[in-house]
Amino acid sequence: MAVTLGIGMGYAMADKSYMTDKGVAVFYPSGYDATQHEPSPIFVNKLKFVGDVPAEWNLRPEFSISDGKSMVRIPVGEGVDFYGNGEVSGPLRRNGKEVRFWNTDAPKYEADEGRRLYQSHPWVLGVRQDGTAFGVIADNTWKSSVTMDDDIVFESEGPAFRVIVIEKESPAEVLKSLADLTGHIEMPPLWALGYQQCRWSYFPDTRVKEIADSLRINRIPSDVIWMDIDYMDKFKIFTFDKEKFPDPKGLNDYLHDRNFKSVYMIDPGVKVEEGYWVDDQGTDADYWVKDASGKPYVGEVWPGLCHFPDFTRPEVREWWGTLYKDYMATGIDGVWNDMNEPAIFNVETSTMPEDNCHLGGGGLAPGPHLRYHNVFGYNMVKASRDGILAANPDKRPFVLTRSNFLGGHRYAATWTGDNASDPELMKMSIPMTLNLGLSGQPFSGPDIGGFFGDCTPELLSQWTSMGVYFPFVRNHSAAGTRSQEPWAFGPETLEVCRTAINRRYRLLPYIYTLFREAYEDGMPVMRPLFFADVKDPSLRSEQKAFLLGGDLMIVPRWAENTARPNGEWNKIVLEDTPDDGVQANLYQRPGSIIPVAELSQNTTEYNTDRLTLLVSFDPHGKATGRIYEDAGDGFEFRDGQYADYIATASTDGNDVTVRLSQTGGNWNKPPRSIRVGLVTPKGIEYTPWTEGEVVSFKL
Ligand code: MIG
Repeated sequence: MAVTLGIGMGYAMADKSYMTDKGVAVFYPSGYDATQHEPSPIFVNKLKFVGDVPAEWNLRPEFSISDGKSMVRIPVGEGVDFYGNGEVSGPLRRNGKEVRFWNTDAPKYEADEGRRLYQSHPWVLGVRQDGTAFGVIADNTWKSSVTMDDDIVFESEGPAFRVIVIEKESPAEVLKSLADLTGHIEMPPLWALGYQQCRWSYFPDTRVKEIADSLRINRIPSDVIWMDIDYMDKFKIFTFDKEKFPDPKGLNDYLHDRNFKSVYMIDPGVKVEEGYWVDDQGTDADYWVKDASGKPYVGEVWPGLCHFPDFTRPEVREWWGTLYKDYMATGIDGVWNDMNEPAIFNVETSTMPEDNCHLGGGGLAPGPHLRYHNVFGYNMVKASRDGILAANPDKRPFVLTRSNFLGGHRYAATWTGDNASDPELMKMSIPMTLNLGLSGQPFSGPDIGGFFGDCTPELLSQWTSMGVYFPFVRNHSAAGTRSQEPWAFGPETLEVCRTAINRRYRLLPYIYTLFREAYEDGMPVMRPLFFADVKDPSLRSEQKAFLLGGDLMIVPRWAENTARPNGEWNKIVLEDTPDDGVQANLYQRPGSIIPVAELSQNTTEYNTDRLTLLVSFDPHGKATGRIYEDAGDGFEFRDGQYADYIATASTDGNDVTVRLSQTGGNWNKPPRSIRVGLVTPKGIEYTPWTEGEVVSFKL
């Protein structure tokens, strides 16, 4: 069957299709050439045949070639709300939008009016009015784009590609299926969930120490200090500036002694310089991306002229991984991969020529940059993660990346690149992070306070007051802008930021459990409000208020008249974190129990020896919650070294019983003190502390 829309626009149904999982169908165009697309970077396993697509299957892609472009159209009908699309600027709901898949260094998200950013996720989530949902993956790395209206239309500059359609009862089910197909995140180290302080221009090492000391003196709970490019010797990766950072091990020891971790930047560009061992090794082994004539491509970045590793090649990834061994041995805890679109200076396109050559290998065919551009960052962070893990096999790797591709959440967390100290970009960071979560990447967040431009006290206060509820929490700013640490604007701003960050640390038992959920079934950590009730149409476009997990609604103070889910969501204000009129308002879902720790100054000190259970009853007098705990680093949790609890609360007349029962893991936590915080419309009423796992009291 072929549908003709107009001259040269003939669409044809799939040449071949089959079910590859429950509710997951794959459709192939005629003339499909697997060597142009497989092995796919998106999927953890080869897509296997599990049955035929049933006759009643609804969403059927139609394929065509038009003007040399490969097109796919998926008629979805009216009344669908679109989400996902990966890292995108603009609103949460994607109807009527176009996204270009061509990873781009996009300062302030202005390139192509925000239609292309640092990452590409050829992925659309559709939610129907009745709450049922579907997902569409274009298994295609070539330069392409998507638009969403009554049809979803993909258009690619590469050869015809296959399309995967997921059909489920709810968006959450679609995301679980996406995680099964594209992989689950690894458990991050607990420290990576703490507050992180960064700035482009923390140098020399004495300045870094000063920042660390200021965080402690000002009693700002914090876990990580970041080293931007300033630590390198002439921006040569894997080196340290001899004057500004003469003793990296000493600096890292200093930070560790104060319970900080350190994260250092590594870019992909390798300075062209004879005698610089990284460049020598890569040149000797012929590891660089080639230009169209077959010579190593040279492009300008921070160090000047640079070579670029051809990360499509397994042996290059392997080599890249080995570079991390001595580097990590200086006590570096995590790695920040920047500029990996790859960004190139002084060229109009801001990246490599499309006819540059990548060699592939390991089953992957050689191909032009047009094919491999979008997975340059993806392949880089894959290699980084493997190398860091090999260097420190007993630690959970932490990699932060700017560029990535659908499926790359397996290797790195992300941040949303170069925003600005502008209230509009603060507001936009909510839908951006939500859509990343709806695209398989649960671990992300913006530069809090904004990257370009001078921040103001009001903006930093507001941004920190909502930013602490994002999965990734880092204050970062560009060189040459006004200082933007919490104390940089005087005591009032400091106080507001401290209160917000205190809340983050008190909520860690809950947040860590959410990461466990992401690891288990791909659920985003930060979720759009419509997840509270997918059948409620009034929630579908809400992008100021959001959910942290399933049980906590966050309403930033600057956000007025946000949509609200039905039911009695009561406001909670935790102790040590007074309501100062700037903090985001937190509301707890009726029927939930949220675990809260005592305040700690960092995740090394953090513990749950005294655990508060915030109980918010549903109309039937019931509530449940979950607490997942493990060592917070290492891999022993895989062998059962963890404790998973269900918390239940029930009422019998005026008698309330709240119980913590271990449901999984063979970690035996020593007895602890618990208490209940009963959440009511008037506030939280606390019981006295008791030893053990049961709290009983009278209403
Ligand atoms: O060309 O390393 O997005 O976070 O501070 C700018 C300096 C390079 C871009 C990153 C930003 C980082 C900056 N980098």
